[in-house]
Amino acid sequence: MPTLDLAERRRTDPETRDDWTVPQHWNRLTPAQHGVWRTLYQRMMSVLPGRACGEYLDGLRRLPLGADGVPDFRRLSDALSALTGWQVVAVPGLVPDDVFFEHLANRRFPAGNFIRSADTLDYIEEPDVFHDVFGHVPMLAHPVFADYMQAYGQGGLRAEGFDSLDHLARLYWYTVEFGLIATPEGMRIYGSGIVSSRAESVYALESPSPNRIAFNLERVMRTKYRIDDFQESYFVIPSFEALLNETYKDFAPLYGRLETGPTHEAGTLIEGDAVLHRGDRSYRPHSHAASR
Ligand code: HBI
Ligand code: FE
Repeated sequence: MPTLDLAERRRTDPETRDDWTVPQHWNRLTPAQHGVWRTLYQRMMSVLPGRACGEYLDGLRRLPLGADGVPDFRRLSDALSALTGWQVVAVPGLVPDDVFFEHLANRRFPAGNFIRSADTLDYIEEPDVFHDVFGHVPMLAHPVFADYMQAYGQGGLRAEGFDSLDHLARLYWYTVEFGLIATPEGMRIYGSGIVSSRAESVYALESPSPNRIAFNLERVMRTKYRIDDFQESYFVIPSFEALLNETYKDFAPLYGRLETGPTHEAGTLIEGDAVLHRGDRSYRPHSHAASR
């Protein structure tokens, strides 16, 4: 008899509400689960200073993100909503795209209500509470990034009529999940998939292997990504304001262009790419020949 996997069991839990949220039941977390959070937290703090951008580190400092264990979402949401109006809600795991977008469009960040086990600290099949909360929530304390995430949710709801979700998902992947930013001090990480992974935090900035390419919206939307290994290319934004400005534009003409033309493999460089290096400081946004 096939056994339901863990995620499926959670989804069919009678406590799951229509919007896929569940009660966090913070008081039911075990000392071992809080211990896993603490271990992950300490491991990240040994690599993030000097690598994570100032906005991320500020968010981490200003929110009750728990050096001592899994945060209580109620306390966390109170602090976060006072800063930017965002809340953190618990969900059983990955939720359908439309549900995910609806939450973001309403300034609610859905966080997986489970944590990896102590013997698989570096591997998760689905985003758990450490990735979702430690990785994503600090940036939501930044007003511009907070608006970007909401705009992404709204864009997702609009894209459903367009058949363009794959393109939009690539934007999310290469910014929210795996984005780099050029700062006056040099290149820094802000993507949640990087800042919640000790090994990728080092690799993304220091490995000679991946491409680090100046952000260009159409280029990003044409680029496949890897979900099973470190990224082969990262895209570097000049500022969060510049990123938000790009996404406030009407994507309809862009989606039209994307119906034809090339799709790029994750690791390939193309003509027009501006390749950046770790020591590079802030750069001026410039436009690609291809996206005029
Ligand atoms: N659900 N809980 C959760 N977390 C995500 O990051 C998430 C999701 N559902 C869909 C989704 N991400 C992506 O496929 C969209 O960005 C396209
Ligand atoms: Fe994520």
